[in-house]
Amino acid sequence: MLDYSTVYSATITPMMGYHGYELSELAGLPDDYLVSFTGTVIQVQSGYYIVQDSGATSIKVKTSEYGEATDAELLNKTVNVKGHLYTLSSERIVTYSTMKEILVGQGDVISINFDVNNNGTPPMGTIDEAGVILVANWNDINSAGGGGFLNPTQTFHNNKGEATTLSLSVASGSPDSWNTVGTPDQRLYGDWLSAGAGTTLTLDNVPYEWYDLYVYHSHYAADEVVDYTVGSVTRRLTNSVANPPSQSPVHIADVTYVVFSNLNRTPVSVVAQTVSGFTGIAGFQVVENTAVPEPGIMIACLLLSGLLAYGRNRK
Ligand SMILES: [Ca+2]
Ligand SMILES: [Ca+2]
Repeated sequence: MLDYSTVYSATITPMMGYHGYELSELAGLPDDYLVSFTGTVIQVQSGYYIVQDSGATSIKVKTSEYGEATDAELLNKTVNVKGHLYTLSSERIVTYSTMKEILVGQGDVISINFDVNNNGTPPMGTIDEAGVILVANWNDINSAGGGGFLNPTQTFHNNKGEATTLSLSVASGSPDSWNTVGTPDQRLYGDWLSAGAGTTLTLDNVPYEWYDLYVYHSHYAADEVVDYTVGSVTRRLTNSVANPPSQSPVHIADVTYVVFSNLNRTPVSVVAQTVSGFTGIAGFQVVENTAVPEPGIMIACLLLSGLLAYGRNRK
């Protein structure tokens, strides 16, 4: 087992920083360079990843996680890697790395947090970053004033602090709280809209042609099951945890949140229906998706279907 700490004490000082390279350039660089590059995870193995670029050049990447632990969810994801270039047993590798998923096509984000006024859970400040899509400039919907949780009258801002057209109404529900004082992510789950057997969120004037919608769940009991439905698509939130702010990681797909991808409708109704337990909505994020689908392809499909219909009608 290589003792990385010895290597670092000899070669890396705080004066050095990560420099960006193409993955294909790494083979020509000296050992001990601190490199930053982008690629796709094509293999997740015990102790390392294989990351590849579009030209099929690949490299082995070991992480700085304890035991060089790897995360299977990164398979096929586009990632940015920051790490230490090294040659181990004649093999060029990147060690002691951090790996961050790059969301292709992510545009602006509108993040909304249900916040109970004057209780133990502080509201989000404009610089607090939270959410699966980790951004600042969250909007707090206050439980008192401004229309409350159900009919908020405020202007919602995006992650850049710009005003948006988005509006929201909620069919039913009341304020509830863990009274959490902690990280912004913990505070997101700290206060919630408690909606018993379920409720409907209606978002109107969504300012994005295509978007993804994240809905965050918080409530007291474990193993709650809530079906969230948009149009014909239902996402089941299940095995919920009893105290989401205490979880690490706090964001767990289909446990502490559900996501709908590639929506393009406005207004959009998000119907929450409790299967067992309670519906508790801590907040949500509307994430502009600029990657799908290709407008040109959409238009081509519409034209083609029109021509086919025309051709059929002429017969
Ligand atoms: Ca609060
Ligand atoms: Ca909240």
